[in-house]
This record gives sequence, C-alpha cells and structure tokens, in this order.
Amino acid sequence: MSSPVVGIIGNHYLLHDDYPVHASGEMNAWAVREVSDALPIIILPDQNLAPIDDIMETCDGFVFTGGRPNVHPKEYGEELTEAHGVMDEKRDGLALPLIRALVERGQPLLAICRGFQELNVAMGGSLYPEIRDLPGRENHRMPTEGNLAEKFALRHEVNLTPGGKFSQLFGADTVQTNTLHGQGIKNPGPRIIIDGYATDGTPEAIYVSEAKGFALGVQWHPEYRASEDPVSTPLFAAFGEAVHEWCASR
Ligand SMILES: [Mn+2]
Repeated sequence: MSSPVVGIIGNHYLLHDDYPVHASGEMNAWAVREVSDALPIIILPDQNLAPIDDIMETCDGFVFTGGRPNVHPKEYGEELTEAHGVMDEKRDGLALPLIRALVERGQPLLAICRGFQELNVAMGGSLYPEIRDLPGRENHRMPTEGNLAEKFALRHEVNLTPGGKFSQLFGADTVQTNTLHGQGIKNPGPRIIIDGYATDGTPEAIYVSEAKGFALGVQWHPEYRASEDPVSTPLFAAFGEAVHEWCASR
C-alpha cells in the first residue's frame, strides 16, 4: 500500500515585493514525513488552482500551517484596520471552505497558528487582531531578534483541561510551547472547544466538538523539532494515525 498523502496548506505572497509565489515552511513537511509517516505535498492556496473536491480526493489529511498574513476580518464580520496587518485572501478562499468540508466529512485536519485561527473562523468564531494590546495579556509574538532556535524557543506554558483531549494526548496537564503569534481567538465558534490556555488567558489548544474525524488546532508551532519535542511528537503522531486510518478506509 502506498503512503498516505498529507496536503500542506501553504501561503501565497509576494517575493521581493512583486513576484507572487506559493510556499510553505520546510519544517511542516518534515514533521509530516518523519512523525506522521505520510507523504507531504504542498497545496497551492488558491481554489482556482486547487479545487477543494480534487484535493480532498488527492489527500488523506491536511495541515493548515502558520504564516505571517492574517485571516481577513470580513470572514468574521469585522472591518479591516491597520492592526489586522497583511492578508492572504487567496488562502482564506481555499482554507475556510476546505476546513468546513473536512469537518463535515470527518477527514483529518491539523491546524497550526494561522491554521488554528482559520479553524476557529471557519467554524463561526472571531479573532482579536493584536492580543498584546488587551488588558493583562502578554506579547506572544516572535522575538524580532535572534536565530531560528531563539525565535522558536519554548516561551510559555499552556494549561490544558485535566483529563481533556490534549491532556490525554500529551500525558500532562501543563506543557511548554513556543509562541509566534500576534492574533488570538476572540469568540470561539459554536463547536470550537478551547482545551488549553496560556497563563494570560489566551486560547492555545482547540478542537471541534462532535467531529467525526481528527480536527485539532494549536496556536503554537509544533512543527519545530517535531520528532524531538515531547509535545509536538504525540500531536503529529496522533494526526498521522488518523491519516493512516482514513487512507485505509477508502
Ligand atoms: Mn502563545
């Protein structure tokens, strides 16, 4: 039997200010290859190039990756402001309906950082453009200085619901994570369960209630050192199991 295929939802942006590219961080692909034991392929984040019905047939599961651009606030009924930063509307146009279709069908998805925010918005939730401006919140953004290891270093705890989905997965009620995000969940979608919070109250781990398949999201970046980090490894392994099951069932 051939390896299950995981579609990695990448980003669309301008390289050198005017050259449009599709891209995704390499560490996402290695996490899928090494820990989920599946074949990673990058999905171009544009429905005109990658129609949803086609990619759902091609792939067994999907990883919604991080990325600098934010979900356009019109997707949750708010006006665009300077605080919302740069957008990637082509990706919004693919990712949001794809998430809804995957949840409906029970096909596995793992949502990371921007993907976590997409999962919430796709399921009817909303976002804060800049959580560090909220009272009592810390700065969760990537440090502006430092090398990759310093930017992706473990920086805050996430407290998980004892006995909940993530606590069972990690075998711990508190885990250490990196943090490289400016936005955060305002209102969770009706079926979004917040299962883990940073100590300042920022939602960091979510899942879709009564989902037929694997539908988990984390606000941090588990793809970094995925085969070594004690939190990242079980997450990508559990996703991989779900992907292998989906592959075997079709
Ligand atoms: Mn954080």
